[in-house]
Formats: sequence, C-alpha cells, structure tokens
Amino acid sequence: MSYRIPDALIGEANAKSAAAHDDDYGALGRRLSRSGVEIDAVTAKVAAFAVAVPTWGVGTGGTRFARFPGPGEPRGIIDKLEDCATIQQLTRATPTCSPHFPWDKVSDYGELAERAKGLGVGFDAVNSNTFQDAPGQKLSYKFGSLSHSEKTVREQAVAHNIECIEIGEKLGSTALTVWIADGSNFPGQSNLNRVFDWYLESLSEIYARLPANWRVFLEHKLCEPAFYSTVISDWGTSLMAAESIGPKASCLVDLGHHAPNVNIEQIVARLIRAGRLAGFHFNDSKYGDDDLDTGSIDPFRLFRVFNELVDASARGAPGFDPAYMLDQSHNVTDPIESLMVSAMEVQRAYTQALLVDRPALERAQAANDVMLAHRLFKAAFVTDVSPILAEARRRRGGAIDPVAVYRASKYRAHKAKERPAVAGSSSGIV
Ligand code: LRH
Ligand code: MN
Repeated sequence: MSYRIPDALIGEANAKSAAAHDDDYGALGRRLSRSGVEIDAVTAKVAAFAVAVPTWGVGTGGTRFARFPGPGEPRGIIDKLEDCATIQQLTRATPTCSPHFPWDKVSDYGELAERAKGLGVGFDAVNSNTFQDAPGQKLSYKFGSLSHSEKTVREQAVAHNIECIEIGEKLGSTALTVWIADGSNFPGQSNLNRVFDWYLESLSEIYARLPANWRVFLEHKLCEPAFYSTVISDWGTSLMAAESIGPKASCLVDLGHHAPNVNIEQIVARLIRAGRLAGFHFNDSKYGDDDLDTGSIDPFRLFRVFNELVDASARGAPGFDPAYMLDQSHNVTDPIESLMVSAMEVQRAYTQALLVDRPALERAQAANDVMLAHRLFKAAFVTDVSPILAEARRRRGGAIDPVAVYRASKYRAHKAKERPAVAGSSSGIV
C-alpha cells in the first residue's frame, strides 16, 4: 500500500496554529474593512482559485549539464499523480495536473483516468512533444516538426498532436498545448516565411480534429533550443497564427519565454483585448527560460500580470477564460515543496490584485496623479495576504502551513522506500 499523508496530520497541525492564524486573520480583516474590503469575500474568491501542476515538474529537473535526482523520484505517471494529489491535499489550490506525451504514455488511459479520480486529481491541458525524437519514431524532428520542410515529418507531428487530443478526451481534458522548438541556428538555414506557412498548414489539420468544446493553446518562445530564429517566437506571431486558424485557438504565455525586461503584463493586456489569452505557464526567471519557482525572483512582475487579469475579469472582458498552469524545473529543491510554494505564490499575486482599489486608481490615472496612482497600485502589492491564503486552504481542508505538514509527514522518506532509486545520473530537463 503506498503511503498517503493522513488527513488527521493536517487537522492536528492546523489546531496547533489556529490561535495565531485566527489572530492574524482577524487583524488583516479589521485593516481591510477600514478601506471597505470584506476579507471573507476575498477569501472565498481565493479558495476557488486553482492552478494546474505540470506532471513533468514533480520529478527533479535538470539542465543540459546534469540532473541530480533526489530520493523517492516518481518512476512514472502513477507516482507523479500521487505527488500531484499530495500537493492538492495540502494546498487545496491544485485540483488538476497538466500531462505531457509521450512522457506520461500508458497503455490504458481509462484506467489512468480512474486512478487520477481516486486520488482526487483531474487533467488540465495536455501537452504534445515534437521537440524530441521518441523511441521507435520513424522520422526525426532534428530540423523541425509542424514547420519541417518535408511533408512526411509535418504529417508525423500532426498525427502525434491528434493522438494527444484522443488521449486527452479519455482523461477528461479539454485543451491541447502546442509548443514547438522549430527554428534555425544559422541565417539562411530556413526560409522564415515558408516555415510559418507550413506551421499554419499543420496547425489547421490539428485544429480540424479538435472536439467542439476543446481549445488549442499556442505557446510562443523567443529562443532555445534554436538560437538564430524560432518559428513561433513571440506573442505577435502566436496571435497571427491563432487568428488565422480559428476561434478555438489562443495564445499561452509562458513567463520565461520572452527577451529580458519585456513588459509581459502589457502583452497579457493585448491578448485579453484580442480575446485570445489562452492562459499561462507560470515560473520565474532572471536571465533566460530559467524555469525557476514562480514568485521567487520577481513577485512584483507576477502581481502586475494578475492586476491585468483581475482588471479584465472586473470589466467583463469578452472571451476572458484563461487556464492557469505552472511550468517549472526543480533542480535543487524537493519538487513537491517547490510546487506547493509556487501555487501559493500564484494565489498570493491574485489576492493582492484583488485588493487594488480600482475606482480610486482609475480616478488617479484620469487625473494623471502619477504618484497617487502608483502608491494605490503598490499598496495592494505590499499587503501581506498570507492569512487569507492560509484561511482559504483551511476552509478547503488543507493545511495552514503545507510545507510544515509535508515535512512532518516524512512523505519523501516514505516514497524513497517505496520507489527504489533509478541507477546513474543523467542530464536534460526531466
Ligand atoms: C518549453 C516549455 C513547454 C513545455 C516544456 C517542458 O520551454 O515551456 O511548455 O512543453 O517547456
Ligand atoms: Mn511552458
């Protein structure tokens, strides 16, 4: 029988910290009510907020140089689902996971859906993979996939994406995320226009196989693994593709996929305006696509992004229904701890954005009272909303302090016994 954290452990821990938590929650509630904000209304919204966990994130990540697996590494999708369920059990913020194929391939997806249901985890968008050559694959993606110069390779990539849709249907998913590594390393290596035509041709064949209630998320990325040109390199190209493919296509923003210092919240505002914001792959970065823990480097940027999302929701922006997912690589921490903390940091940015006094901000902006506008904006960001996050968890049966309960449970040590270590170190992101 594989170890699960007993819910009683959460109850005991919450009971121990209840008095301090209630005191903090009460104090914040009194402070917020002085500015006309009813704390329980905010907590209710936060409790309903969810972000999906990437199945490829629960194992230790690595770089091209090395990967240093930790104890109790998940051996396959069933172990990954167990770990996703543990993150959900303690945070109550991650009811779904986002699978990746063929990394999560199994022979019976009906059985997988049952196992996931039994663990209390659902499936968000499925991710296709035409950036690696799978064992036994006929044609290589070395020179591209959906935009490859050879029709046979494009057709192989299209077939893989259609297979991902069919798998997703069995798992109860309703979206396909398509990120392709296609690009070039040398000027002249590829025709920058023709590769986009081939990509659109391939994508329209995938689009034609989308079930009525499905969406396709196009994920842009500035560079890596291609370092001269990338076919879907930025939001503009992604929007051109989505608008030419059809209404079920939209643009997914991975926070790490932009040039340094790009104003990502403005890109988000433009995609919302176009009614084509698919959602997010949340992470953080300092240099490139570092896939660091969300909110660990630039929490103010995350807040600025959520300010655009809350503003859009408040004004009822047409077609506004973004999917929230984490996409990180945990090279030096316990992935479960990183994913729990990151899910909470996403909730934190959302909560802070809910506290922006929008009518007052709008008046200050209209009056060009720059300092007042900035201070009103910043005031929400500097509010410590930790008691609201903890209360939202507690009301959903989660832990006031998920990391403390996780450590007290010795879950990782239990898994180290259950999951014999795979010999030898390797490199690569998963
Ligand atoms: C590409 C990416 C994409 C995933 C992969 C694991 O950098 O962000 O979303 O498929 O990471
Ligand atoms: Mn991503």
